[in-house]
Amino acid sequence: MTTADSAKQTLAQLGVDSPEKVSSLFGGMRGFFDSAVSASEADWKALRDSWLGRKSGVLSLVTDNWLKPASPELKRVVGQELNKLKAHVEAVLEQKRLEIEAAAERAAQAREHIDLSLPGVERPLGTRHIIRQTYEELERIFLSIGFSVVQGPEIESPYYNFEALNIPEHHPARDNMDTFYIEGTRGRRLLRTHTSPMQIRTMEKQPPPVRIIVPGKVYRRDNPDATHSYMFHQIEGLAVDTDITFCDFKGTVEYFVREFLGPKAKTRLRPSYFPFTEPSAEVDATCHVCGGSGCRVCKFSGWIELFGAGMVDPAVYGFVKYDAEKLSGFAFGMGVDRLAMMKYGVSELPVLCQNDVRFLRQFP
Ligand code: 2NL
Repeated sequence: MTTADSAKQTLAQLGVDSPEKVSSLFGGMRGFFDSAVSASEADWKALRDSWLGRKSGVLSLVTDNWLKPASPELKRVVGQELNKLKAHVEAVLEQKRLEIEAAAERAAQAREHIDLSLPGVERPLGTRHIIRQTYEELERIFLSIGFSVVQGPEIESPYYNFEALNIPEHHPARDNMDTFYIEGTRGRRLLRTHTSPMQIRTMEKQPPPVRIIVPGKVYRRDNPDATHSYMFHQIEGLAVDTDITFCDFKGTVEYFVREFLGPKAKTRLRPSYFPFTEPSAEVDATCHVCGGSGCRVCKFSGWIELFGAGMVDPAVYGFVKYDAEKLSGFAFGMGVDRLAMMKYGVSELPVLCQNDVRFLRQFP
């Protein structure tokens, strides 16, 4: 008969008739429990039920079969031994439970552990593109003398892009601009060929004085090559007030050139033509490479063409209901790509838009 089965029999059936035999019987049961504990791996609940279960746990059987029917002489010692065994079983099971929980906790910790000493994920910061850097430099210069920045749509109506700028239909100035038309529900639209439309819109909306610069992308009919593209970046400027003279125009241009190219740069105005300015001028600066003595970059002229400008043609004021008799002003338009290429020594326009990191990394 196994030790477990012995709990199903009474003391009389087992032939236990003295306190010594009672102690040794309980000693055997305790040994059986201890070996059951070390043999049971994880099934703590099954172990607990088989020993402490109310209906058929070993201790219930011992109570029913050993204690209750025991003779009066043995009842005391059986009770004492049973209490000792019960205390032992409960203490060991509790200890076992704590061990299992601790092990589970350690396993969970190991699974979820975050090693703070590991190096983090490095996300390299990008840099500002040289077009952006040039824009910021140009904006800094004009903001420092009281201009504000205005931006507007790249899709414009022919009125704002041409008519209001004194460029009627069939005007030869449209030759390299009459392109990229869009048929829309609200009439013909086109990709703006300069940011001037936004200057017209600003003058329509606000009375003088006006001092604004308008940065943005513009689109033209051009055959792409090393220095031409159907899209380029522009920044236009406009100053209108009651007493702006050609001297203000020239002084502003000279200030700008010195800020952009350094204090040694000299400025030259060359007569030119734009439909929206009169007189019009090309602004040249002494060559930034040779300082004016002549080199390959300036084709040995000592001068580099920077941008176009002029006094606003009075005809433009008529379109925005400004009083051409009382007002005057100047305007200019710069190709930012050109200026960036000059400033950073880039010889080909296409690399500016190709996103090649070997190029971009050179301008941190
Ligand atoms: C160039 C030259 C220029 C302007 C743009 C302008 C705007 C208004 C009135 C008068 Cl609303 N003028 N803009 C004036 C002169 C030159 O651009 O070559 N740009 C790339």
